[in-house]
Amino acid sequence: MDELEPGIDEKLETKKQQEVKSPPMYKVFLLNDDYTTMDFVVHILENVFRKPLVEATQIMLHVHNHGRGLAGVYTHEIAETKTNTVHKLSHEKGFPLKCTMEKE
Ligand code: TYC
Repeated sequence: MDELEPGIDEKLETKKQQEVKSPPMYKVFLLNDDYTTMDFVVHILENVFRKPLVEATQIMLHVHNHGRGLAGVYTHEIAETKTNTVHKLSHEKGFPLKCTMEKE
């Protein structure tokens, strides 16, 4: 057999490695603005990003003081859904709160 051609075992090994490869992950950041209330940002972090109150408050204050902060890390579809949910809920309340997605 041609030594450069992978045999059945090598092909299976390659396939196994592909099967366990994890999907690309995306960071979702909340952005600061001058109009969204602190209470609403904490509400978003608790209800959309499932953060406990103390952590939600810490993240909100980090965003307020530094301009942006990490809300969570998700697969593309989940990150996109959470981003859309934040923009929809904010718009409904008349707030300009925005978030961004960034590939890890
Ligand atoms: N800067 C806002 C204020 O002073 C609070 C705020 C925090 C807004 C985090 C957005 O992502 C944000 N009311």
